Amino acid sequence: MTHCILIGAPVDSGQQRPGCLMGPAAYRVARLADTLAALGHSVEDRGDLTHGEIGAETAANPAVHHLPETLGWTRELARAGREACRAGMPIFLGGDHSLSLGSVAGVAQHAAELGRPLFVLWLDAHSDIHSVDTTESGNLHGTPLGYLAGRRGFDAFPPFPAPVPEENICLFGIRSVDPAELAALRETDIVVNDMRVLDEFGFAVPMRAFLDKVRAAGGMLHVSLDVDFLDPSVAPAVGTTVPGGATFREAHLVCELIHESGLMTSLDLVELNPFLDERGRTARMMVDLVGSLMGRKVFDRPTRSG
Ligand code: NNH
Ligand code: MN
Ligand code: MN
Ligand code: MN
Repeated sequence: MTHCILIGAPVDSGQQRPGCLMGPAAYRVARLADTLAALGHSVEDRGDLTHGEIGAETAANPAVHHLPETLGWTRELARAGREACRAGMPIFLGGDHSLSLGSVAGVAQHAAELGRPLFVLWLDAHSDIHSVDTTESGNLHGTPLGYLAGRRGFDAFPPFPAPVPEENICLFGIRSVDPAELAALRETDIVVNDMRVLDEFGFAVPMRAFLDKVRAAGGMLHVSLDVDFLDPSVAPAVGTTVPGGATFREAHLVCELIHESGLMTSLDLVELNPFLDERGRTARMMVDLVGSLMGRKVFDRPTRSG
């Protein structure tokens, strides 16, 4: 049994299509807390955060927008995330993916305090490894992986508390990478499981390989689940749909494997835009995936932990 701590993060400053701020409410309406409780977990809903006081920071890159607001969210999420890690497993309810600038900062700080290595699994259509300097869209939801890997180009941000080593980061499901991101990925040891790889080997083999690595290192595992990891046919409620994503079953299998590993210690649910949904189906799909991540299954199968 896990103590699940829900942290609402109605962040929408990291991109330009309004609606992500309704995400936390949609997860609650889709009965996230009840789903977790039915699986035997205790649930504590800490409500929604705000970005707190904001400054007037500016970026050299003229495309960048809403920098002060995003910095405000980053500070608040890092604080709340670190605090929640001490009490249980934080589940961050987004909000766009810029929330991971803060959520992972909080989690990384906590892991460093425990002296344990942190691993990050990025389930996404996109690689999100821009910096404030390289983003062309100016949408800071495209930058969190660059920040948490400790890359350059984040002068406006607080230094990342304990940068995640490149080889501890795994991209999974990607199929849309900007030129500057490709250049960045080429100079790193980040594990890139793009759709080409998953088409050939399936989802289970590369996922097991990564989970085995986390286990062997005694690591903590942060999972960042972007709605657009899923194929738009099963998850239309996202501003940046990309065809060719994970199917219903592929996504559940990934979540079931993560559960069976017993390794996940924190989770982001990001990019849900309920204004774009069809009768709540994407919100429900995401809640069902959390069910699989947290132990829902058809038949008993041993869980490995530690
Ligand atoms: N790479 C693009 C950008 O930086 C798209 C990022 N969009 C996402 N990321 N949804 O997950 O603007
Ligand atoms: Mn505001
Ligand atoms: Mn993303
Ligand atoms: Mn994405």
